Amino acid sequence: MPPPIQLLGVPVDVGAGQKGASMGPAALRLVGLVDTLEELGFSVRDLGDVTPKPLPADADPKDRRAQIAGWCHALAERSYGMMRDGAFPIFLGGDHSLSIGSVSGVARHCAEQGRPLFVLWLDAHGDFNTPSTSPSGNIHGMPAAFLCGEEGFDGIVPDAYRTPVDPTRVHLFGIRSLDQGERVLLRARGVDVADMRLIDEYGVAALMRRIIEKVQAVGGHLHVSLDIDFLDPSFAPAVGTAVPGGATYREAHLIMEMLHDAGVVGSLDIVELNPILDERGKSAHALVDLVASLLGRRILDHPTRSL
Ligand code: EXY
Ligand code: MN
Ligand code: MN
Ligand code: MN
Repeated sequence: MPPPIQLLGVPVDVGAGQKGASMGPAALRLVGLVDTLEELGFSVRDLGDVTPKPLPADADPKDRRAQIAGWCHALAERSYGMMRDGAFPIFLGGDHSLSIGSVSGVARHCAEQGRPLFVLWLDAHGDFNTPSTSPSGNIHGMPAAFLCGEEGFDGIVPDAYRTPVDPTRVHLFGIRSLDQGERVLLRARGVDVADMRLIDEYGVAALMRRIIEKVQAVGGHLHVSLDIDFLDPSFAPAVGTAVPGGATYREAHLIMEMLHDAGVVGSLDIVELNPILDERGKSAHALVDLVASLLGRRILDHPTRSL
């Protein structure tokens, strides 16, 4: 019996340089995410949107870091609760800073269960800046660094949710834009980076099989963090940080289909959808189709495993 799916909207865009991703959860719901999942036979509970913790009385209301801390504290608690419910949590963003909260809750639960946590970061960007290396100060360019325990993020989530992920179990995939500071840190920490050149040369199947086998070898939990800018902007233009030369529609679906068949995915972020930049909803529809492939929608019934 597949686990019940719980959806949680995270309408945050203060981590990004451009506003609009805060309407991402509404757009994903509007194009029929719940119906699509129910048609696949899943029980789906839409928990609505998370409410950020209030800012400390002495905080500057314009302090973006304090705002992100309020979102991520609240989200870490909800994420942890969803995992304890035995659900398959899907977090609807919102900019990528939300993964600081969503993965913190998943990581705390996995640590308590003694289950190794792996993260597949589908993104054009490394998101591995720290506050001291970031060229923009935008926190959506930093969540992967936070998750690996890098310095400079004190107070973003309570210590109870600070469970660093082993950097050698973080897989960046689809990378085609890195800052110098990130490049140095990624190499020093041993984070696995599949840039588009590697993907062009070896193909998504071989590279994805290698990641899946690592997770399966230790019975790990794989959290997938899907940044829409992983996809090529030609069919997914609704993002403020578009970079040409992204994954094709079929490469993205093959990744999702292989992940479903492997039965290793336990939680999912869908982030950075900015509906203001979309063209007749095609990006939102593409994301819902990808989630359907991840959860088992097929043209032919291949011998597949359930989640
Ligand atoms: N690396 C650049 C920065 O840190 O500002 C751009 C980051 C874009 C992040 C988007 C969410 O993936
Ligand atoms: Mn708390
Ligand atoms: Mn990202
Ligand atoms: Mn990105």
